[in-house]
Amino acid sequence: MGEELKKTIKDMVVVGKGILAADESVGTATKRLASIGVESTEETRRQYRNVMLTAPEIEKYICGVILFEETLHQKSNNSILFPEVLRKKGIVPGIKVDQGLADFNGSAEQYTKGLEGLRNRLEEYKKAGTRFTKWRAVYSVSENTPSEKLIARNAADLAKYAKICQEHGLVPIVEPEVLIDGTHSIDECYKATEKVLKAVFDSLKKENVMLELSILKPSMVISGKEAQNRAGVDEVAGKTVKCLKATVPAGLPSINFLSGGQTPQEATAHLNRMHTLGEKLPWYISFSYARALQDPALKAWKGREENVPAAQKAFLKRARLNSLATMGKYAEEMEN
Ligand code: 5MM
Repeated sequence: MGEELKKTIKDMVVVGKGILAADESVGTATKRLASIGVESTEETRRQYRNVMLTAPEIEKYICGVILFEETLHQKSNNSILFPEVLRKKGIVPGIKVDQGLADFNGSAEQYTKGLEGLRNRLEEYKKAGTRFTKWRAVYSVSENTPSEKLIARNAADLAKYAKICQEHGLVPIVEPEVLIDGTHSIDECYKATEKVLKAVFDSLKKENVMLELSILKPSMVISGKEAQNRAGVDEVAGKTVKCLKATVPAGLPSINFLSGGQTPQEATAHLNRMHTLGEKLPWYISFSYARALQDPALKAWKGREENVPAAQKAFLKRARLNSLATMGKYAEEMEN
């Protein structure tokens, strides 16, 4: 089991590469497709995934893709199962295994469900060729949130999930997302993120999760989307790295950020700046973006076959710029 996990980490922690999150559940995929006026059906969702997953030379920038269950059993336009499309390109296929959000004790907060029946589902996902998993917990920032209770509950469940996945030879991606929605300041985001990450790593330790065989997918420390005087690139990069250094053990191999509603350019610039701060980073720092990699492609595609080359070009552009950002080699002029 250990060897299998080590090989997966080796294939997923590659300088200059990152992870594409293409694990939108049906509800989220439906919203994304609605934004370009396309009806969401099994077939349109397949066509949409096909744009990204068959983009020429995607493997130059992407080493892992998080899939949604439905996509595991769908085929590319060339009739090849998507996990196989990825495997052939040397990209590791992974799978979202949480089952979304549910009310938390009647409060305004939500916890993530999915532990029930997880072992059985993992057996199936492995048979379908996946080698890693992802579980996302969310926290909002306000005067009373995130609450201690939610922080403890999510930390415990993330650790149980990670442990079970490792027992099945699957590398767990642990995703605690402090949401960007709201008017909170960057310092309030820092406080919430620090508390959340501390609790997550305490729980992972308690469950004896092998940190060296796990990946963290956090949000950046950033001002709320509706905040006044939002922090700039230097402050976001500096405070994010400071917060991670204060909470994330050095034994973890890789931190792959989510984009969380940042614009594609912001997500790239922030990642790039973390690599040019001149600080020694004990882990590899990269991306695991969904929206920040896909949005320009979605807009270019508009659900039309004739737009596929333009959509793939837009997707590859973001993938390439983020790849450069993982090496601190991105510059704003490259956007033009
Ligand atoms: C693709 O979005 C994923 C969540 O989808 P559901 O809400 O439908 O379950 C999400 O887990 C995603 O992997 C990460 O949050 C990263 O996405 P962003 O858009 O924040 O980079």
